[in-house]
Amino acid sequence: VEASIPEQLREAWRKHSASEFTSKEQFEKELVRHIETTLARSLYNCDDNAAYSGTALAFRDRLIIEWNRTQQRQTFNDQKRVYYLSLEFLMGRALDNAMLNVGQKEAARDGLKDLGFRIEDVISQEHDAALGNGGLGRLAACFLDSLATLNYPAWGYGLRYRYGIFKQEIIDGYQVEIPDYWLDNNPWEFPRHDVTVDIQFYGTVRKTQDQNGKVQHLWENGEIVQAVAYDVPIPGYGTKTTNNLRLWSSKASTGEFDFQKFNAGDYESAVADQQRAETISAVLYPNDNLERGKELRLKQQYFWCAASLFDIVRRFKKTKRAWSEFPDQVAIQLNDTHPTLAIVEMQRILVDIEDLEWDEAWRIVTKTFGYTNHTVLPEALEKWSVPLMQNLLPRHLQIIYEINLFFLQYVERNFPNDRDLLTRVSIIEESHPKMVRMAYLAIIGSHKVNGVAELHSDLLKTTLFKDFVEIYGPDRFTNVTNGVTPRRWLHQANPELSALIAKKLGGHEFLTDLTLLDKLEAFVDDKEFRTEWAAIKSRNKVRLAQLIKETTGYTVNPDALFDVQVKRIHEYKRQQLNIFGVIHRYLTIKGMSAEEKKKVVPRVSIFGGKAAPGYWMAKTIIHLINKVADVVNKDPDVGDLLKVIFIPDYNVSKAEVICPASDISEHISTAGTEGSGTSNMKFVLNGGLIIGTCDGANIEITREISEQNIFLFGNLAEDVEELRHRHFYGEFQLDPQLAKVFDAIKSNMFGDAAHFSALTASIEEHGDYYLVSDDFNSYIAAHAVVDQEFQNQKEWIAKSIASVARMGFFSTDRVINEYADSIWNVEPLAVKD
Ligand code: GL5
Repeated sequence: VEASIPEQLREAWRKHSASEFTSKEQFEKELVRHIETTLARSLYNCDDNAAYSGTALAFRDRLIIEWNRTQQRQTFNDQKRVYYLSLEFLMGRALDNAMLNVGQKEAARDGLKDLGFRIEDVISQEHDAALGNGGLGRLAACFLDSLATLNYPAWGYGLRYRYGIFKQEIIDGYQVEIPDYWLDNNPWEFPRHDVTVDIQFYGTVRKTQDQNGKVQHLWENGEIVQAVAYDVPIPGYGTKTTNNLRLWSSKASTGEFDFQKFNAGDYESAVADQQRAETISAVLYPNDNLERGKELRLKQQYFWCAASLFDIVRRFKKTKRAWSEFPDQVAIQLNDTHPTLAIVEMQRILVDIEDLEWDEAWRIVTKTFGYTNHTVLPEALEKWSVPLMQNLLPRHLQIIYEINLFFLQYVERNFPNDRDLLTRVSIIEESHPKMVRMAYLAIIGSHKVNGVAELHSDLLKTTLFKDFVEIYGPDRFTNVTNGVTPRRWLHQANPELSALIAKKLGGHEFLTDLTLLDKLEAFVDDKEFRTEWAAIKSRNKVRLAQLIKETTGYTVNPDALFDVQVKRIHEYKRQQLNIFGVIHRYLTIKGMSAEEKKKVVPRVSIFGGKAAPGYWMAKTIIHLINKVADVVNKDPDVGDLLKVIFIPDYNVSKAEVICPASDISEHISTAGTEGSGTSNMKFVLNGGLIIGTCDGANIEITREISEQNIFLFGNLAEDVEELRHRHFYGEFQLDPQLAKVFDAIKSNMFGDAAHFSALTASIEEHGDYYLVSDDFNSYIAAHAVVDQEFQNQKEWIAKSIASVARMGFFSTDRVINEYADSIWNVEPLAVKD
């Protein structure tokens, strides 16, 4: 390509090619230029918000220069790329991350100061990009950071929602949802009006034959919606690689259809079409670990899969390679079953459009795709009704039936006369209406299926996907334990701790090789180091206390033990267990003499998290937490010994303040229910200890940091089924301490008990599915140990340091390298200076 452009031309381009600022002076020049020209502001009317926009634009210029070079490098190099398909990318803020990743934060800090601004105030102007619900979306964001940092040629593909996850307000103790319109003033996206794809829905399939008598399927008469690409640059840390996150936005197609209506004077209906088309990418579904089967959601999924695949195929076709080479050039990872239609769409492209034979096409498809499962919760497993799919995607349904037919024939050959097996593994569930089981389709269409923590992957193999292990053998199934990016979750969120570690280890190399943290273990007994370590934790707690004051009005004592549970509100995550524990503590303190109270370790119980708007029980839990806070926080009998806080609108930028400030955090899901959890890793990485069940990645965290450094409690996954069975047959006795808590609630101590009766009844009367009562006693006991150990600060800090030292395994750099080696077979593309 390069050779085809005359040298003279190339020279002219090179001469004027954009360059990056590398000093404070140059940064200031760029900043002022953007403020004065791009934003049309001046010295006299530049507030923090304009300073933010100017700074963001200056950094955006830098990113885009490297972004362009990275894309060119990857195109010229023409090696295998990885495509990460995710309906959620929970990115949070971009500016601080960009500053740190390109290594110019100090230049920006000094430059902003010269011009009259505090960098912290500027950074906090940014609106979170909250295109995700929780762990699954944040994992995708951490993956992008690691992919770029490790120089992998990688793209993320997602949807450009106009509304991200809702903003949460707490009014009278209740969650209220406010739409999150985040796109005004977003400098981080580049609209690509030249990159569009027409996406078809509905219509009919006509069967014909070509000249050679080959059967063809023509999908006709549908409705067309246009996908427009918006690109978001993703800078790696300490590298020039800047990858691309491509988000699709929907709009009405500018085809004939519109013109017909326009010509017929049907303006209103043309506008209505426009709005209907835009609805597809309008809103992120706010359910975490729950699928509702809404048609618009299926439309979103197909829209995004079809646009992304068209783009990937277009890029591949430019290389003029044979189709058989597709899997050598392209790896596509499915983040959960949400993008499973991509498998069907790929088969459709190859068979219907590119005219490949079915078997050859299917070989290409299965070699290309990998599928990650994130949960075993039955309510989260996607199934789509056959009639719905028939109507929306008639050709795709045919292809699904065909895939199923070949698959079942294969099973029948290998397991003759096992009709039950065929029924169990069929992609089509024989219910009314019939349903398409997306997880099964994803397994059948992929060469690797992975879970996200060891226990989770084992459970997949022994329960949910057991039959498929029989059919395909164990090699198709693997584990890749999750991680977090240490750039955002240590360096950015906890700059003081990062600096202290760097001072001890002689540099920041641990940020790109987290296993280097193990060298900290040598300093566990270093008194001065321990003192500095503790002081940083204290300052981080003061910072959190300020956030609490600003968001709730409550004043908390930063010397108290900070006990944090922040994550989506869900019965399986058991915030109810936590708040019942808090009530138990409250009642205990109320019953104490003045002498006894002197021995109590003061505690602040901090909660945060959103409930899905339709998830009534989760909303009841939020309500209870807030009502308990109302009572406890103003009870003079208790004073500073106990405070209860619900931080509203928990999001990524608040997590960056919260994670560095915990003494302990809670990861207390019923054993066997949490896929992995990732905030557990963030808290330990920031020197907080954790209390948890033997669930998800808690188990591997324990293995790494040792049992001495974690407070484990509760029943094991292997015992859960038996306990539920017993409850079902009436063998249930409410834990006596929990009974006292329920009595207090029922006495209207926290307001009208009727508000909470569903919650207590789910335990007392309806089988206690999440084993709250079964685990209550050991939970309370574990907290007693926490209190006791917290009093020995020397030991506590030693545990904190030792734990951080052993967290090297939980970097997404390790995770991405595992995917690259064992699933994608892609290599990094080294960057020469
Ligand atoms: C989740 C699981 O529930 C988490 O345990 C897991 O850590 C995460 C990332 O693998 O995926 N699945 C899911 O739908 N959300 C999750 O957090 O939102």
